[in-house]
Amino acid sequence: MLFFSTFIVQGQLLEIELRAKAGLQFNKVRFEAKPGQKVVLDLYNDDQMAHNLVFTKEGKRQAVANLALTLGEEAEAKNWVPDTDDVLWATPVLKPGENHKLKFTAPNKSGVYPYVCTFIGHGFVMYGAMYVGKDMPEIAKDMNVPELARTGGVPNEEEAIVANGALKNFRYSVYEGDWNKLPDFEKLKPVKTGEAKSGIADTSFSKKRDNFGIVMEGELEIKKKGEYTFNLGSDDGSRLLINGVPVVVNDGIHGVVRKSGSTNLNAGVNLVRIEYFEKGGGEHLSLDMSGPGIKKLQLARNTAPKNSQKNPYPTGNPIIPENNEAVIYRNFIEGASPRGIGVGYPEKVNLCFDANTMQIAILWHGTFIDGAKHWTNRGQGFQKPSGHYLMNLSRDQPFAVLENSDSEWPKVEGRDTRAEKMSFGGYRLKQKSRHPVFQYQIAGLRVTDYPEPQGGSMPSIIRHLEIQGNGEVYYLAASGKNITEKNGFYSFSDSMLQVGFPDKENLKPIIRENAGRQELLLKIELDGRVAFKQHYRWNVDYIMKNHTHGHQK
Ligand SMILES: [Cu+2]
Repeated sequence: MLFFSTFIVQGQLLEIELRAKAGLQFNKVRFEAKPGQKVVLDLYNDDQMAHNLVFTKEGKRQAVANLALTLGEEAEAKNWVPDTDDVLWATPVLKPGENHKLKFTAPNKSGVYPYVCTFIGHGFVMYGAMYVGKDMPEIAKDMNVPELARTGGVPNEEEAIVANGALKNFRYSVYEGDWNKLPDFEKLKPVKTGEAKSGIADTSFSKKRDNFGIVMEGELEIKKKGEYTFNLGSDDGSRLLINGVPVVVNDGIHGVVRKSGSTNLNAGVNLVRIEYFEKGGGEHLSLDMSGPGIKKLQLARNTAPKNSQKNPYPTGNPIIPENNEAVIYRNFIEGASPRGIGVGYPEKVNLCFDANTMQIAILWHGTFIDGAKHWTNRGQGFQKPSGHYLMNLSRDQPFAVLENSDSEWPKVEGRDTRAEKMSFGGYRLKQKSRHPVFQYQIAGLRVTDYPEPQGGSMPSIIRHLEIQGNGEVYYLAASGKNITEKNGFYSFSDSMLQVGFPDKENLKPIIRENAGRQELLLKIELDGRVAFKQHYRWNVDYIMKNHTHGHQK
């Protein structure tokens, strides 16, 4: 199959725009390059959390991503890039709203070269592939892209490839003026003219971001006679002319509107002219074409700084742990009772403690929470956790006195159900870290419950429990389907959760079948005071197998 290769002379620059999106995704999961071709990859971070991009040798994506997990405290300083020959090129870690140009020369050896975000455990799901001198398979069969892209679960922009040099003798003129539709540019005097080696139309030719117009012209070499289709998107108006004849007219003042048109072209050089104007507000220009031998070729883009970049957090009011302190969010959180207490830790792990049942109800990685509802719509609706690798745990009360070891665990029927015989005593904040330590009474016990974040490449939580009382009491560590144990960690077939008990000398976990699920219990004989720990971590095997991003709903 022929793609746009007809347009690229070997050695010519290939410019690729790649964007990191929310939900651990790149907007393009694959692209093509020629062996030995010079590449400029422009990585933009449109997400609310940090990302990087690392190219690896063939077949080394997982090895490199796994190695990044072992960086420990060096991770930040090394931009999450492990020291290994398997890494070809890498960007720094980009904060929200940042961008970085990565320049490299594609390998001379044909092959599939993976790229992956190695930041804080993203490598399991956030990746793609550069095809060098090799045709891409059908995306549904491409094992080099994430499962979600294969199944069409995420919008795939891979075909919108920027092929530099598509338009030859490319030149532009910039105009200034306040118009409501495209002016007759021939009657106006440009404020600036120039040539662009990039061969691609770009709104950034104008220094002004409002009240300007651009005319861009270039020569498009067509190899095969036939019908070609052009998709022109713009905010505000635009018009495409081929050999002086309008093919797409998308005029007027509007947000992003896409229109398409087709025309028959003869083999040889055809003159492409794009007229564009922007009055105020957002700006956008995109143009791609397809036809005989061309699957999709991008002819325009906008690399001008967007207004939204003043605020890199476009979704609202994200609450961010700062100064190495935990932050607490006490509004309604989706997945917990109205008495959920959200805690965001600087280690990029977050939890929601449910003060109705005294249980850790939700755990997630990355961005903590968006306070938009809190600020704009107080008390209305539940705020979703913002990050990824989200786990909704069972909200059952953690401690109970059971008649015998077969007795059913006290049920939590609904959101508002409270644990039996419990009273919440609030929380105190540790000095410096401001980590909350929860205190409550339950089943005749006095409990101090301290979740401690564990930093690193795959952050986790260690829950320190200290209980006072007398008699026999059970602790429900977790529940789910098919609990299995390996190296002291318990996994579930239906969840990313993995739990362990760091000081397990005196703890003998019981796995029991009850009420249609498996429960992981500890039986505790109390005579005064007992302390133990539970480790909550993410099951990497589960994440890889299920390619889950943790946004289940
Ligand atoms: Cu990432």
